[in-house]
Amino acid sequence: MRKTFPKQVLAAAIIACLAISISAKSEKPAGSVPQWFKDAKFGIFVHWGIYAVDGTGASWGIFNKSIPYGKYMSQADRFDPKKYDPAKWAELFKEAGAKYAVLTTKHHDGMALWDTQQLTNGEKLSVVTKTPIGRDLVGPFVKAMRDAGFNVGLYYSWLDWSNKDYAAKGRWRRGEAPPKNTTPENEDKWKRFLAFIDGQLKELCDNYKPDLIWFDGDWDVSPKDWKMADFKKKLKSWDPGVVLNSRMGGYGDYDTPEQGIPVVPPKKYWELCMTMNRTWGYNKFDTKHKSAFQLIRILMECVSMGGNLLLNVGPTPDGTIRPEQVAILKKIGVWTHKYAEAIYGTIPGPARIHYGFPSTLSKDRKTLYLCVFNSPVNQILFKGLINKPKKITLMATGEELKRERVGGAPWMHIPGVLFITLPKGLEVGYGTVVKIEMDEPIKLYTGKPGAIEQN
Ligand code: FHN
Repeated sequence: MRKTFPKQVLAAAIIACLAISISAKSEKPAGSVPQWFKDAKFGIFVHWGIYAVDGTGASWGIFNKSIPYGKYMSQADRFDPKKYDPAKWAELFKEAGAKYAVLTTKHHDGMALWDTQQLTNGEKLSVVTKTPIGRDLVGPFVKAMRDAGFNVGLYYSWLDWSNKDYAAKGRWRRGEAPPKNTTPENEDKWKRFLAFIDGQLKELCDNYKPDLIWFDGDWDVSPKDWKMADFKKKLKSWDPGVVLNSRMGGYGDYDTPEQGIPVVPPKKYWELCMTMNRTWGYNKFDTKHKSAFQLIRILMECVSMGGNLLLNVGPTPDGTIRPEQVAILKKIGVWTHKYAEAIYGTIPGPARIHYGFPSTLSKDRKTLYLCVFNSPVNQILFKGLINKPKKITLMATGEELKRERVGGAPWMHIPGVLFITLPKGLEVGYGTVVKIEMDEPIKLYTGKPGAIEQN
């Protein structure tokens, strides 16, 4: 005879199973980013350190042995950025339309830009103790950015090619797959190194309360050996609201593709980091800057696919931003301020099967912003818009645009193709935006209309 269970026992069992599945999920590194980060869309990355002095590039010369370690570190003797004025940086970043900024507080070379009390090989390795500037550079950056209304991110490199306790340096050759489970060579040294990191992260969090920590350099060692799960718990206990990027062996809150727009957007929220020229740190010989048009297009590609752009500047040895980068940021700013409504606080537009260029939607999904980057252009088309738009305008001027819907079979709910005519001979410059206002949230048709009679 089939054993029957009282309803209460069954219900309790179901709840218990649900609880187990939820808790199991929560043990996996969950990614969650605050609304400010999703609304911000555009940040500025600042790679600045002793490596600006001779333009050696940030840290890698040490690893690739293209420059003797001593010669690389000797740049510290001449790092004296007398013109460092982060309020001026903030003004420029604001003019560019950025909403947050991230500063390298310690790159792979191990040189801290703040007055760390942690010891590297028995001494404090920072711009305070080792360079003529002799003072904390992080604090003024954080204050200036906050005063300008920015959210602040601090970049921190897990790996440290100065610290003799860092076990894995040199293990991974560029182009080879990083060792998956690199077990540090010496347990005591590794424990000491993890305590060093813990101390530096605590200093950064206590002293500056960053909104975001931008980790880097996790690739040599497994998340287990890095104790990433513990670091994540600790960082979130120090500040539950802090955002952590993905470079914590997958324990972070969002993904960080680099130097290339992801063809398929990552599942987690994401942020593309990209240099303006080809180098992260200042290199006067690297004059190959992307154009403002290219960077605006890249920004809108990211935003339209549900990501942010973190665009890098490499300040000069004297603490200023090089003129080419100033000019590009200003040009970007003209565009981002003009089309702010189509950028900040939006959600991704419809998939490219509907419209061939980047598009975004207002959060209530009643306003659609179609970017137009090709010129000259007569008409643009949108496939599968079920709504009958209330108003279609050229955002820059407010001019109503002629629309024409062709094909389709309304009686079969097949909407056909919407053609929108742009002003004759319109030159879109860095891009223009067509705004489509609807009475209701957008509705899209994704069918494949067969012979109408068959439908
Ligand atoms: O090695 C670093 C590099 O110097 C730079 O800091 C970039 C920024 O994302 N991160 C590493 C390379 O992925």
